[in-house]
Amino acid sequence: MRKFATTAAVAGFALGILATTTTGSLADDSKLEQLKSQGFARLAIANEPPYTAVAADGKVSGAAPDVAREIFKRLGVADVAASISEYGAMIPGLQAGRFDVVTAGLFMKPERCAAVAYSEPVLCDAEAMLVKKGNPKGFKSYEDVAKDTAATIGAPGGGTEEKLALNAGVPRERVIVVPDGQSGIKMLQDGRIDAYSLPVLSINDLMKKANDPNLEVIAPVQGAPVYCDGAAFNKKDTALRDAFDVELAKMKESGEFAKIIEPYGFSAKAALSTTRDKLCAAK
Ligand code: 6CS
Repeated sequence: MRKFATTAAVAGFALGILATTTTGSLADDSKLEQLKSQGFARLAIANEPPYTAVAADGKVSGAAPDVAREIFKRLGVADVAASISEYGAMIPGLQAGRFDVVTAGLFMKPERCAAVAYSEPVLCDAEAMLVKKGNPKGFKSYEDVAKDTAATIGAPGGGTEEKLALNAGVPRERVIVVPDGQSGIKMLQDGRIDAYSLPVLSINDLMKKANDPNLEVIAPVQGAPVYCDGAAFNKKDTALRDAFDVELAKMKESGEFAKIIEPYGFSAKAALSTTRDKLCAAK
């Protein structure tokens, strides 16, 4: 897991450790007070633009961290420090205290809602597949991949697309874990996978950067739901989650939320049209 922090965040982190060592516990045991004195919130991200991105100089951006950074600033937490994690490791890392919050486009689903304390919805998106030009295997859905007994599909480990492919009947050995977007493009170009699946905006971003006329986007994947993420907090930090939600609601109301996420291609209306309770409700 690689960490990306601004100088202030690193200094704050060191002070935070010092405070813990010296006093045995930080000045205030409420999580928000702890983050304020620590000087930053530790984010889990995946580095999957436009949801989350880390530049060569370590600068963290993407719609989810940008929303989180602004909300934490309003809560009195000066900065954020991000660590890149595989989707499947985000919730265990949050529960183990390695992150203060997951801001990575971790889509709300009942099983995840049972494990974390989600904020209200932030980023919504449909699912897509990247295939060879002309879509030679005629994929429109995950079921189509399952029916083609020789076909393989790439997806993030512990991610939604991996789960959708398995649930559609693609055998485990034909669902290939792909660590990141660049690897997914390369594996598709080399014919090591027949399709690579991520949310639509992530696939479109990869397609634009790959600039490869021999690839084609299939979007949306038929039969796959539109998902929304939220910031995911440790279940013991519901007070922090609630404080986050108060600021999120104000920003949704004022239009500042739309100003942050829409340049990345996300729809504020989509997030405003649903709720955590609806997204977490078992189907
Ligand atoms: O929540 C997930 O599992 C999915 N979310 C994103 C933004 N990308 C892929 C991942 O599988």
